[in-house]
Amino acid sequence: MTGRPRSRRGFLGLLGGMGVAAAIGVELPRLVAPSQPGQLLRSQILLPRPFQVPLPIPPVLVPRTDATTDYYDVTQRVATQEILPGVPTEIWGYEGRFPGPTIVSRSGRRTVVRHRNRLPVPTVVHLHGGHTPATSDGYPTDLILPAGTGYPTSRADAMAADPRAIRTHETRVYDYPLHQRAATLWYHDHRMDFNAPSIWRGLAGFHLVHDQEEQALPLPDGPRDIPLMITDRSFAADGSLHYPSIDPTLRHTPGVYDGYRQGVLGDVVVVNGAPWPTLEVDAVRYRFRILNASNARRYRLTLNPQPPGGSGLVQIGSDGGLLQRPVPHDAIDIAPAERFDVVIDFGRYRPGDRVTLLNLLGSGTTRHVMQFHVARSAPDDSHVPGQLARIEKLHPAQAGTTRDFLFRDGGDGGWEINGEPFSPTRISAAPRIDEVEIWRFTTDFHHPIHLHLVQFQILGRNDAEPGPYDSGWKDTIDLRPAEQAAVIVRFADYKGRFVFHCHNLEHEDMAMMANFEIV
Ligand SMILES: [Cu+2]
Repeated sequence: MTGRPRSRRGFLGLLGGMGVAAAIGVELPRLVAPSQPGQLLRSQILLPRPFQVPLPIPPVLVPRTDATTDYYDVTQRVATQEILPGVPTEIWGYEGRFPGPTIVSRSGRRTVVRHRNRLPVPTVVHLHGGHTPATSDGYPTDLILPAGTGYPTSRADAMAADPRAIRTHETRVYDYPLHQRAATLWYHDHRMDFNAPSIWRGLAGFHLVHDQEEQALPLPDGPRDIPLMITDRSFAADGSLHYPSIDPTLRHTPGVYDGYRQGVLGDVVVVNGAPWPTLEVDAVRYRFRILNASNARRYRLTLNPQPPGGSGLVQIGSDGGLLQRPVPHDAIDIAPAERFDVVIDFGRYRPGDRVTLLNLLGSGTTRHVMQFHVARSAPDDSHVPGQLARIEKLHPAQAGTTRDFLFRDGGDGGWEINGEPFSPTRISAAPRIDEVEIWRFTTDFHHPIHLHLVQFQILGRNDAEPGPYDSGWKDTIDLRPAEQAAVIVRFADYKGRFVFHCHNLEHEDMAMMANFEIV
């Protein structure tokens, strides 16, 4: 990702050189936003001290297999889980767990997941980061309706009127070809208008893809390859998950109370379903697949103390899999839906050390994420090679089309893309199959922008080079207030209608989503 010619600046100059503030039509002072996009919702229950609970590792689902395919069955249901020690909390979970069980696939081997909806509302499953045909991508109106006839006609139902929607009753089979690189994917709910509260209640899990290129590397693996799903949550006095839904049944009226429309921030950091957990580690290298599955919260992760010499977080992968070369960081900014694959070498610490994963963007209870206890020295035959993977670099000259998208507050409680709230029937872009395009995004506020189906490369930000966290293939780009960025992307393999949207889940539910149709 080096040696990019300066002539690329021409591609980034936006809207004829107007400033961002003029482009988005708001006064500059309004653009001075805090680093946290949202409103803190305080828990009403006494919170535990951090670092009292061991880190849970979500179980890996076992498939039925044949020569070409792995088959899974997942039931979505209400369950009770002890998230805070000694406090039962009702969750909505895949297999009744939060996070859901991990699915592990091999690149190019078909994976078929049959989801059964035993929840009281419709659901949709999206494999985030998956290169998936439209019929299995989890379009927001392709509902799995719950059992029974009692599901009401509602405002949300009317809003979702979509002649192309494919609704099923109680079950749906999602078919994933997985012709894609090894990467850390995740699956989560994607129902139009009610995504944020459904994921808050627990509908999220990991789906890992492995391939030969990755497996040939001497990276930490097995029990030293650990997924970390970082979320923030709040708890009501009775131990239930606290969320400011206008309609807590999640059946009729979407949205949150006024003060929370910028995003809901919890005061408990929950990793793999446990509050501020602790993990006992050997003094060796570990690989952590870090996912920010929070609704709105951004984190700046760092180790405290840093190992001698610093750069304790060695990034080896991003949303779309391994980087070309490792990138060492003192701290990593991670926005909702982003993944950072990092190696931490606890051999740089001494046995007995306690190392905290801090969130420098947090304060009070959200300052801490989790803690590692370096228990003992141990043999370690892993290492991080200087060359990790081959990445085909896309060049602006390959792009036939450039499109501009403005993500901004639409007033009236909604969020907009290019002045429009989400409608299933409006197609905002129609890329031709297998063609390369440049998409330029401009924002008024923090918006982590996610494209379904594809992985892209970031060409630059604000007429300058990409940022320190922009390496490799990405499916989600963290844009800050009054920022502009350009990404380059190939719309390969599958025709059909897909969405792109802000992954601040409150913004997404309040219509910051649009369609592209590959033709
Ligand atoms: Cu947003």
